[in-house]
This record gives sequence, C-alpha cells and structure tokens, in this order.
Amino acid sequence: MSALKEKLGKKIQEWRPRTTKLIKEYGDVKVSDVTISQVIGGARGVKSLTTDISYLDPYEGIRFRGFTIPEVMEKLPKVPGQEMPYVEGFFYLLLTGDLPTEEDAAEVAEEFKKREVVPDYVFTMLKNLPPDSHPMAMFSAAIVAMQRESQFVKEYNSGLGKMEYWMPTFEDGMNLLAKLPRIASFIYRLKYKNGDIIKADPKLDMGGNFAHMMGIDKPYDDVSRMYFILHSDHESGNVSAHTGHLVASALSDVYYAISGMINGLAGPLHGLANEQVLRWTQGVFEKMGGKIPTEEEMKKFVWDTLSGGQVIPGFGHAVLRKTDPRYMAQREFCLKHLPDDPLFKYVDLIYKVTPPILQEQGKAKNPWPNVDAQSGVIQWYYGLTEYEFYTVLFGIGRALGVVSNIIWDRALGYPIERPKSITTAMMEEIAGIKK
Ligand code: CMX
Repeated sequence: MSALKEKLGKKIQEWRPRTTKLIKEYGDVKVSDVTISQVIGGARGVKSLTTDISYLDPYEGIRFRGFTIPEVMEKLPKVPGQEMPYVEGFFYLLLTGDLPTEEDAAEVAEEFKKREVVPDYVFTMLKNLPPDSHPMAMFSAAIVAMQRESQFVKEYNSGLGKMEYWMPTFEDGMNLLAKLPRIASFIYRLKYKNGDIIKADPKLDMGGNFAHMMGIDKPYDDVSRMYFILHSDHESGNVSAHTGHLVASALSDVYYAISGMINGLAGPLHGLANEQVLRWTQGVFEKMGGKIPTEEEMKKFVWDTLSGGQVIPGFGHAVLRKTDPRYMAQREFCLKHLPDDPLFKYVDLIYKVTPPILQEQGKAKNPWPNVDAQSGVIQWYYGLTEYEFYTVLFGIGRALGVVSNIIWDRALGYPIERPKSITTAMMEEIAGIKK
C-alpha cells in the first residue's frame, strides 16, 4: 500500500466518529432556511452540502484545507529550482489535510508516474472523432472511455463492504489523475499540431511533464503547476464539483463522475468563461485594428456587450463578493513575468473599467473579476493561443479537488444525493397567492 493511502486510511478512521456523532446526536439541528427565490434561483446560498477539502468565504476567497493561496504557494515543497510547488504535494494536502514534506510530494509523484500510461484505445478513439470536436468534449469522452478500467466496479461487484469503498475509489482516482496530463496534451497536439505527439518524460513531475508534452518551454512548467493548483477546488456547490459529487453519490465510479464534472465545466457561465474572455477580448482587439483601446473606448465595448444582452465573461460570481484571489495570484504572476505584454495591459484596462460599469448597471451582485478573467492572458503569452483549449487546463486542475472529495464522500459514507422538488402551484400556495 502506498504511504499516501496508508496515511489517508488513518485520517479516515479518526474522522468517521465526528460525522457519526453529528448525524446521531445533532441530526435535527437546523442549518439553513430556504426561500422561494432560492428554490427557483439555483439553491444560491442554501447550506446543504458538506466538504472539508476547501472553503470559500465571500470576502476572503478560497482556502484549501485552511490555507489561503499565498500560504499554499509559500508552504508547499517546491519542485527543485522552480518557483511553484509540486502539484503532487498539493494533492497530498487536499487529500490528507496535512502539509507534505518534500519526500511525501516526491512519493506521490512516483505513484502518478507508475500509473500514467494511457490505454491505446483512448488515443484511437480520439483520432476517430470529427476534427472539429471541442477539446472539452474530447477530454470528457476520453475519460469515460476508460470506465472499463475501474477498480471500484470490479471490487463492488465482488461484494466489497461499504467501509472499504474508499480504497478502490482511491486507486481509480490516482489512476485517472496520473493520466489526465497525457490525455490533455495528446488532444492539444492532435488537434492543433498536426498530431505530432511528444512522449512523456519519466524524470519530470506532473507540471513539468505536462509542459514538456505540450511542447512549450519553461517557465510553462511553472505556469502549469500554478494553474492546476489554483483551479483545483472551490468548495462543493459550483457546477463542476457538484456534478462530480452528485454522479459519484450514485456509486458511479470516478471515470463517470469526472467525465460528468468536465461536461459541467464546459458551460460558458462556468469554466468555459476563460475561453469566452479571450474570444471577447480578441474581438475588441480586432475591432480596434490591433491597437489597445483608450479607457473611453473600452467602456463603450463593455456597455455594448451588456446592451446586447450578454454577460461580461470573467466577471461576477455566485459566492464571491470581491476580486477573486485566484485572479490576483495570476495577476501577480503577470506583473512579474509579462508586465509589458499588450494583452495583459488590455486585460488590466478591462479590470479598471468593468466593475464600476457593472455596479452602475446594478444587476450583478459581484462586479469584480473571477479566476477566468486573467487565466487566458498567461496561456496566450506562452504560445497557447488556441483558446478553445483553456478549459481543459481548468479541468485537469479541478479533477484534483473533485477526486479528493469523492474519496472522502465514500470514506464517510455520504448517501446518494436526492433533494426534494416542489411545483409552482405548491410555492404559490406556500406564498399565500390567491387564485
Ligand atoms: N456581466 C453581466 N451581467 C452579469 C454578470 C456579468 N459578468 N454577472 C452577473 N450578471 C447578471 C446576471 O446575468 C443576472 O442577470 P439577470 O437578473 O438578468 O438574470 C444578474 O446579474 C444577477 O446575477 P448574480 O446573482 O450576480 O450572479 P449569479 O450567481 O446568478 O451567476 C455567474 C454567477 C458567474 C454565472 C455570473 O456572474 C456570470 O454569468 N458571469 C460571467 C461568466 C463567468 O465569468 N463565469 C465564470 C465564473 C467562475 C467559474 O465558475 O469559472
């Protein structure tokens, strides 16, 4: 058994009595009331999910296992000679709640390496998809195609006890996470680089190997590490995390759940916003004949988009009520590595003009930028200009958090998810509307 699995097993044993006690002794204690606008409005703000992997405060932003983004970047062991931490060490933190040592991170990296070979039939299937398939559809299809590999399904079918569900789920999660960089870079090279595939380098960590297989030079390895970490988790109510949890709650295996997660992430109101930001900014760029707009011109573009009934991609959030710290982390990276890049200056101009306009318009509850407003700029700068691919990068990162959640869901025996629906007529009656 790997050291990580052994450690996780101990953590799970220690944790289980806390959940049992809450259900048995305090199960009737009220957590939240629900209003009609919340029932119609996508359950916004209803406290009806639980996760210990991360917590999102509306004003502070995300904490992963209690650590802010700057703390994570500072405290996690770094890849030797690099600015950014091991993604593998970060996964150790998400899963166990403890900061890894350098050896712990290296051990997880070794575990991933043992599992990174992707079955050939996945590549054959990807090659046979229509060439104009969206990379997110290709990514999702590749993941669900591997469902036949599930260890959980095999053990479940041979009568595995409920307390042990987490163990083959852990194996499936590790097997899948190890393969995602390989699959994603294959899709990229197949679609945009004439199928000129670059083989994995067994010496490299996850971020380093991904940059290598994408065919992009340093410091893209650090960019990848930063991306995967920043996009990993945002508590469990967002569409991708919630979809992953929901699908897995039916005891569907990790392959089904993560493919579902990717499908939710592919919506323009969620992960696809990073593609939309670039599409939108490039559109403005073209209209300006390649010149950076003045503040006044930029304001007009923002108003025109709003008047056309569209949202400003990369702005607003269902929970956050301030600038997303994931946006700030990427902005700091830009200020350090690409301060004079025209696209960065341009995105900075959008950052300056958009919040007051959204405030003036008075609809969006949060006028500030989210993670997606800044992420495409960095990719573009390092040569990844095919913005259709950006959400795949988000997907690799998000899988780290969702897999961690699913393993713990199984460990703590969370049941199948099944909220109750009511009809419009019932709500009218509750509201006292006379017919
Ligand atoms: N531009 C224009 N209008 C916006 C807006 C934006 N960026 N953000 C919110 N609004 C509008 C909503 O469309 C809604 O309008 P209607 O009342 O006409 O339906 C109104 O303001 C109230 O919405 P809200 O309560 O502030 O926001 P929601 O919780 O409903 O939605 C989100 C949150 C992120 C979907 C929304 O802010 C949005 O569409 N943003 C742009 C897309 C985006 O950047 N998504 C990525 C989010 C991060 C991620 O998941 O990756």
